[in-house]
Amino acid sequence: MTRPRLYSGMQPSADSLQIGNYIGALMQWRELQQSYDAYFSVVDLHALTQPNDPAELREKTRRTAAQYIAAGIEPSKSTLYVQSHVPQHAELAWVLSTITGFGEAGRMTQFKDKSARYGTDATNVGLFTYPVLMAADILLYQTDVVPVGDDQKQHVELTRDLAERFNNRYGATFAVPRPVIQKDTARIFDLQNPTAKMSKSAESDAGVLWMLDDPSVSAKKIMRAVTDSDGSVRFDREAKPGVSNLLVIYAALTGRQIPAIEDEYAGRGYGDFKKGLAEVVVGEFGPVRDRALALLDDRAELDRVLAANAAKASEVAGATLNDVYDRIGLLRRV
Ligand code: ATP
Ligand code: LTN
Repeated sequence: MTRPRLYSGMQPSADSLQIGNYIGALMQWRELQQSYDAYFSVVDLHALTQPNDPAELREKTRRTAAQYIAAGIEPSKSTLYVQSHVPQHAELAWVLSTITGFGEAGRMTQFKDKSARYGTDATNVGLFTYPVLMAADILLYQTDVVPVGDDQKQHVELTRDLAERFNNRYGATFAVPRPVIQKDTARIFDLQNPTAKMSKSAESDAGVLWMLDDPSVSAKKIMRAVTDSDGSVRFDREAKPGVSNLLVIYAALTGRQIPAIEDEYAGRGYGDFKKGLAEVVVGEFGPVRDRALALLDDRAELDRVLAANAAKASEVAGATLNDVYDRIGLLRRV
């Protein structure tokens, strides 16, 4: 029996992923790859919507791929590749842009937020068409499910609308994908500002736990994490966002329930709790970091793995794009 298909990706927007990416995305991807025919890309074309130094972008792309593998995405089981290695993404994005309404794209909240923040003159057209490229990523592979964070749900809804619109106009061409929204309990906040999401592009580094941080640095950041003056290790998102966030990280990495962790630390101070969490974090990410660095030590081999996976992805993407070109009436080159 063929397994249903799954697609997801992340932007190579930093040298290291942060543990929110790990807990909110990679841990779930790792699990889902067992039961789905999974495609995971490093979306370097999407990353071009932000200013980048060329050499750094190349490095971040390799590093992101290495961290997928180090976190347990198996390139022999899943198709793990770099978006720009498969030219059909940009090609289908162009076609889809011609069936996307200007107003429709303008209603995407991520674009609205960014253009409001930076002003329309400082906002490039790529940011505006970003969701169309994301739709192309998903639709090229006849994807059934797309695991994403809540912030990307609207983009997957747009993808569904575009797939249905195309299918209605030209006949059944695309599978209509369904978003699988990551659990709210997997949402990780900044250690210094525990009401803001932990993010690769955070302004300050002190509240971000990087997957590739030296273990002693991660431990220090945890010991300095913002808490409160109440003193009890108890989950209460409203009143105790800092402690609650640390509890969520603890529970996610150990697979334990939050009440059991609260019980273990009842009557003990935040210092003990943070020490316990630092051990958990170092225990989890020490080996992940070692694996990622080992993969990055042999770039030729990593590049070969990515090339082989891109070739596999290209076959599927090429078949979909040829079908699309035929249906919309582009003359085939003989
Ligand atoms: P950027 O700052 O470049 O936007 P980011 O770190 O916020 O990056 P994305 O690249 O937007 O992360 O997201 C990649 C994946 O990681 C998505 O599936 C997203 O839902 C998940 N993710 C990102 N940050 C967190 C977080 N703090 N908690 C849980 N999941 C997260
Ligand atoms: N926009 C997404 C990254 C992304 C993606 C995709 C996710 C690009 N293409 C296709 C799922 C499917 C983000 O910023 N997290």
